[in-house]
Order: sequence, then C-alpha cells, then structure tokens
Amino acid sequence: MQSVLRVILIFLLGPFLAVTANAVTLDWDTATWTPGSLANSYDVDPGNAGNDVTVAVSGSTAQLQPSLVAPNPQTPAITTALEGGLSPVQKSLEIAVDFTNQTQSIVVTVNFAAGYTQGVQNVSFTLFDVDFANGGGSTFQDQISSIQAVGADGVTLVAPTITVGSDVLLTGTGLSQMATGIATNADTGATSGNGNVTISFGATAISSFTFTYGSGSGTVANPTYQHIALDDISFTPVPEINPAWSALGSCLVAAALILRHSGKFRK
Ligand SMILES: [Ca+2]
Ligand SMILES: [Ca+2]
Ligand SMILES: [Ca+2]
Ligand SMILES: [Ca+2]
Repeated sequence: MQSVLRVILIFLLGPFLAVTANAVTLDWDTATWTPGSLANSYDVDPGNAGNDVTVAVSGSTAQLQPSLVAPNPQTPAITTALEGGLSPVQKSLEIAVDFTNQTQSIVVTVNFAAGYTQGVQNVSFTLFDVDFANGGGSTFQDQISSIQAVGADGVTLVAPTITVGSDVLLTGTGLSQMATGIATNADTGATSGNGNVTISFGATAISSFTFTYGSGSGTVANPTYQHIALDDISFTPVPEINPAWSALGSCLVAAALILRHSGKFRK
C-alpha cells in the first residue's frame, strides 16, 4: 500500500516540482533606447514581475559621439552601424566615443532584477568591432577591461569566459582579462565578425556584470573617433520553488497521508 502511495505521490507532485526556467534574451531588434540616454530597463521575462534587466552607461560620457550611419543618432543608440558578421544583419547598442586621452573610458553595467532571488545564469553577450587603427585619419585602439560579474550573493566577483575574433588579442587571466583590438575590422559585411568579443559567465549565478570600454596604449595620446556595439544579452533565471506550487504540493501530501491513514484504519 505504501509503495503504491509513493508512486501516486510522485505522479501527482512531479509536474509541480519540475520547475524549469527558460532562456531569456534582451534583443536589440525589439528593445527601444532613446538615443543618448544613459540607462534603460527592460521587461523581457514574463516569469519575473516587472522589469528584468537594466543597462547603464557611465564614465566619460561627455566623450560620447553620434553614430556615423544616418540618421546619426547620438550614442548610446540602437543601430546597425556595426554588424559583427551576422547575416541577416541585427541591431545592436552602439557606443561611439572621441576620447581626449588614453585614460578616459566608458563603463557599461548590466543589472538583473532583485526578483531573481537566486540570480541568473548562462549570461552571454557579444561585443562588435573591438579593433585598432593607426593611419588614414584614424588612430585609436579599442580595449575592453574590468570584465566581471557579481555573484547572486551580491558580493563574490565572478570572472568571465571570453572568446575573441582574429582582430582582437585576449590577455590576462580571470578577473584581469582584457580584449584589445590589434587590427582594423570592417564595420559591416562578412568579415566584420573578426572584431567580435564574446563574454559569458557560464553556470555561475550572477546578479550583475560590468565591463569598461577604453583605449589601449598602442596609438596616439589623443585617440580619434572609435566605436563598438553591444549585441543581444541572453540569460537563464535560476529556478526557485514557486510558493504557490509548494502550498499545492503540501495539500497533496496531506491528502495522501489522510488516504494512507484511512487505508490503515480499514485494515
Ligand atoms: Ca538581435
Ligand atoms: Ca518581467
Ligand atoms: Ca580624441
Ligand atoms: Ca571599433
């Protein structure tokens, strides 16, 4: 009798305990960003109440420039100026700057909502056109540094896993990794993916991540116009037991115990 009840319990509770979370994407093809604004929040996950992810741009924001592609929106802006080798072309968040020295930089911070009490995992995104130029009127060296996440506990720093295209050099380890442009990358077309930098934080649950966009030292002291773009950000909420489902589960357990008790009584 008990083993039969156990089977019935598993059958009844199975669907309620198997809480699976689906991957979520902040897709720049559907998101909106007022050109030149410095922070925006997005509701992209129906499974979490309200906004789910906030993207903020800080640092040397006075150096931000318009996109080179008509209608030349002030960046940060959603454009197709940089294609990252994608076909068909997708929109991305373009960040263009004209730094006056090599120490200025832009900081991009992405926060996931507090509603994700266990954090989010499988966070991954790609930066386009991390490259280098030293001639023909352009002298700059895109460099991505201080690439790190904060764990779901709100304290622990989490190092990224990074892959780079052939126009980019990856140096350092762990939290000190840097991706630096070493060749001129085409903004558009089939080879434009050679300046890509793909950053992920794997299975580790995180609550936010950040990176810094600045200059390498391999160019003039006062760099010319330079730009990169942030492509779609994908993540998977870490599942938690839904309180309503837990309550339902408790009811079913109680019902099963009553059945078992009455079964014993009938013996
Ligand atoms: Ca997209
Ligand atoms: Ca939401
Ligand atoms: Ca400059
Ligand atoms: Ca670039």
